[in-house]
Amino acid sequence: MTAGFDQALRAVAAATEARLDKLLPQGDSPEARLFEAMRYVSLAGGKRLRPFLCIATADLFSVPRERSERVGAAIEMIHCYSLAHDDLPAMDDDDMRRGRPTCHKAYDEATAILAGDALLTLAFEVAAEETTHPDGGVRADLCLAIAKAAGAHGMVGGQMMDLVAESDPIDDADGVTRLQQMKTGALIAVSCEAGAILGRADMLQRHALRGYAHDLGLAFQIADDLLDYEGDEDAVGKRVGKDAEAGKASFVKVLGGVERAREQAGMLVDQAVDHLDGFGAGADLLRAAARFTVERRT
Ligand code: GRG
Repeated sequence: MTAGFDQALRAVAAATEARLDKLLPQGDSPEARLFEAMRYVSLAGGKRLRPFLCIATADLFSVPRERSERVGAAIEMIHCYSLAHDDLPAMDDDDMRRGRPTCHKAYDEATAILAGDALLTLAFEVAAEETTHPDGGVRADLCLAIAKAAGAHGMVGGQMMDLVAESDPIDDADGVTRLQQMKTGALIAVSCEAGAILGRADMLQRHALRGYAHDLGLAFQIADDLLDYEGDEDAVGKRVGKDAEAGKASFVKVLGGVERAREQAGMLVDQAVDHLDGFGAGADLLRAAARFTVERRT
């Protein structure tokens, strides 16, 4: 990882943390337990890769940081809700996330469900507010793109496919690719797309950025599967080896082993970077982000 990228990612993580802290509710009213759980799920942890992609893409078009940080934070809320719900006993049943007890362990299941629900709705509230962009058309485009990525044809649909695959395994690369594109890739892709929407990118630019985000999302998921196979539990911050143990369809399995999976991830990163050719040196951080997705240890 380049020092410049490392520093930029840290800066975005700090800005996202501050932005989330401002946007998330707090207080001592009867529903305070919900506020606390929302903050528990969203603050103190995470690489903040999705906000980074949103902000770095918006920077290509000189979008004011206040706007891209708000949208980055909104997408991160959706990501955090998905992790809290994924950790529930009805889904992955995990005790640890980001190096500490999962939300339902720290609170209880009902609170974890409600915290996720409230984070999802708050994300759209933030995207729809005028501070996010003065043009209502841009805000509507943002909400539409994010809703599509997070919903039944995106992340939630992918999660359903993953659950169905537990009893009806997917054992081919096309099937796993489709599942992962929906479950993980869609939210990563919309992070870039949102930056492009905020920047009123033209169709060609949007197409190139979509290609970049698509390849990066797949490379990210292959790297995630590799971490499940060979990652260090303390560094990853959750139990590793669980998916492999459960016989879950993974890229490592369908691509024919660790080496092949690593090669495929590297190829996707090269492809992702190629999509950025038209953006010159201004896109160097996005190029570094693509490499980071496969080199990361967490
Ligand atoms: C419950 C609706 C619903 C969806 C869950 C995204 C997801 C769908 C489940 C998470 C399971 C999982 C570990 C997927 C692999 C890819 C992934 C999202 C990893 C975690 O994202 P990172 O590495 O996490 O960006 P941090 O903690 O850095 O934010």
